[in-house]
Amino acid sequence: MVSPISHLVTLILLLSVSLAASASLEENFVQCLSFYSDKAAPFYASIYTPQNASFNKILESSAQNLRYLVPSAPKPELIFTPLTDSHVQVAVTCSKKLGIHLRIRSGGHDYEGLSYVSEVESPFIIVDLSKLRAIDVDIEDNTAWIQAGATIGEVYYRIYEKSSVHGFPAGLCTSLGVGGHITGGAYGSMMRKYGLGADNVVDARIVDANGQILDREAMGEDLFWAIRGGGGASFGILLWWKIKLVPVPETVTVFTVTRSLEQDATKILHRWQEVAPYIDEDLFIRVIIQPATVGNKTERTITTSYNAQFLGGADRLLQVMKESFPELGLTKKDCLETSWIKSVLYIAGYPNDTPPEVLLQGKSTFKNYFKAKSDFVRDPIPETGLEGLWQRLLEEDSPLMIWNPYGGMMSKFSESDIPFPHRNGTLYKIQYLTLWQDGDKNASKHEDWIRKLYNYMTPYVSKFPREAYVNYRDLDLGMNKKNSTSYIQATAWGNMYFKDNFNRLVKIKTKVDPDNVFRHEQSIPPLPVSSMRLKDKKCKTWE
Ligand SMILES: Cc1cc2nc3c(=O)[nH]c(=O)nc-3n(C[C@H](O)[C@H](O)[C@H](O)COP(=O)(O)OP(=O)(O)OC[C@H]3O[C@@H](n4cnc5c(N)ncnc54)[C@H](O)[C@@H]3O)c2cc1C
Ligand SMILES: *[C@@H]1O[C@H](CO)[C@@H](O)[C@H](O)[C@H]1NC(C)=O
Ligand SMILES: *[C@@H]1O[C@H](CO)[C@@H](O)[C@H](O)[C@H]1NC(C)=O
Ligand SMILES: *[C@@H]1O[C@H](CO)[C@@H](O)[C@H](O)[C@H]1NC(C)=O
Ligand SMILES: *[C@@H]1O[C@H](CO)[C@@H](O)[C@H](O)[C@H]1NC(C)=O
Ligand SMILES: CC(=O)N[C@H]1CO[C@H](CO)[C@@H](O)[C@@H]1O
Repeated sequence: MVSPISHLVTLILLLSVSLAASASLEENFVQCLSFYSDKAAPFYASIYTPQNASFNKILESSAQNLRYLVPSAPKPELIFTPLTDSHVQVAVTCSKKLGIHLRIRSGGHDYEGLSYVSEVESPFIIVDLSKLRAIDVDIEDNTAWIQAGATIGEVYYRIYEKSSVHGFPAGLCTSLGVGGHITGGAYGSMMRKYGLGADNVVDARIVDANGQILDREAMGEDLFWAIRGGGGASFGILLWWKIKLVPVPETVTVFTVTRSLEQDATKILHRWQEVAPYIDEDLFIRVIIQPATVGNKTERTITTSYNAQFLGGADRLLQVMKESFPELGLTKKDCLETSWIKSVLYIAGYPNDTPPEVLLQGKSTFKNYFKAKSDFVRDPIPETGLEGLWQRLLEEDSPLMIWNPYGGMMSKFSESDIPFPHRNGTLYKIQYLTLWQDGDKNASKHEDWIRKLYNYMTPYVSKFPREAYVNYRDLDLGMNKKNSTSYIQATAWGNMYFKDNFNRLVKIKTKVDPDNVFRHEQSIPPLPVSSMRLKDKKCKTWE
């Protein structure tokens, strides 16, 4: 692809002269956009400043975590919603030229709101890709080109529309934006069979720090490696993914079976840890754990819900369960045979009989004030450890844990195939959440609770490093919010999210974005200028 951006020095000079020093950020940005923009694709209707009646609506549209929409959260100077790929290029060129800090949003699910709030740098603007959501499925070729602003649910729907025996192994929550989701890995109910969304990407188009559009060939294998799991908004703006479709059977089976403490929940869950990572790869049984009142009791107990997808019919599933996990007591009555697309809706929590077209709404149903954390488990947690966990859950208003089994295909990739390193030896991942509704009044109470829970779990989870999932962004990890540029601090969370891959990510970042155009509180930092650039210069004089 040829970039429409001219780098003629004279033009740049003309532009800088025309930018009055007193003009507002909006005026400068608009002027710069109109200077560089393809005249055939007008952008004026895509600029929202706080003066626009719909500014708040656009800002809040896809933002998932209400914690970052409270009045005290910093707000952008403007939101730009590009209509074409070249609009994204000019947005990068102009923000760089004008020194305006940029946040990039696709589906808005970032746990710490990093796609729509900047707490470390102001002013900032948001480039929101929600209008770039084309999906082109090619069944013959077994691939699809999907645009960053599309939701993963829209991707599933467009595949289903063309074939009942093709699918894609990515997130369970259907409103995730593919731009942010796949850059961090993207796991879902088919991960044990096919790996992550990022494991199934074959090409991509990004806008780099120079405003150029690069495909896989143009960006090279290092950068193509980095964008498949290295986390959002560090290496460029993802425009398109080319994904590889995977086969799914005509009939899949789903079930949800709940056991409370009174029904041997602790023993069964202890057993699940030993079974779920090794069971048939067609079977994914996650566990959703939360306090609840059961029956006519007034006191809360802990409930564990085994929520599963099986790539096959109920009879074979019952056979697998009888052999490997009889403790759960699954019966034929618990099983629902359905199509793959309906299993997607089931796992996402839609009521039975919801038509698949609901996926085209491209909207989320889950908005809350929340704080979350993640852990990876390599050895089964003893029953006494689980009992201490139940006590702590019962102390909090609306806590929730989701345990996701690993194994199968997840173990067959090496730790360095892509930046996502949580592979062989991982039994399962824990996600901890606490949700609330009353704004920021009691937020610190809930945050303290989850931090204490995380401390409690230390002896039971992965160590050196204690691993964490980058798509469950957590600014508590080794991070000082006031100093986002420190490489020393970054190694703490970097090793947790990426293990040894962090060093390679830093090297690639230093090469492709040495000026750190794409940055946020937890973006991959380039190596300090002093150590790198001098070396570079020396090399050049010798060449
Ligand atoms: C309710 C809920 C359910 C979830 N379920 C799952 C799940 O089943 N599986 C799973 O793996 N994860 C899951 N996640 C986590 C999810 O994968 C991450 O939050 C992911 O980053 C969301 O991507 P997004 O585009 O929706 O979010 P955004 O907030 O738009 O983006 C996330 C990050 O990526 C950057 N980014 C966004 N777009 C681009 C782009 N085009 N190019 C470069 N960088 C970009 C942003 O700046 C930000 O740093 C869930 C999250 C939520 C809130
Ligand atoms: C925002 O407001 C300005 C001035 O009122 C108007 O010119 C512009 O068209 C509005 N933009 C959008 C996207 O509505
Ligand atoms: C509550 O349920 C138990 C067992 O199901 C039953 O024995 C008891 O009578 C019930 N109590 C009330 C008040 O309904
Ligand atoms: C995973 O690790 C185990 C033990 O460490 C080893 O026996 C097994 O072969 C590994 N599996 C793969 C697919 O590498
Ligand atoms: C941030 O960290 C760097 C490197 O540790 C240090 O040089 C710098 O002074 C720090 N800045 C602030 C504002 O603390
Ligand atoms: C649920 C809860 O803890 N609510 C508290 C929130 O904060 C107010 C004021 O501090 C308390 O009165 C509530 O009890």
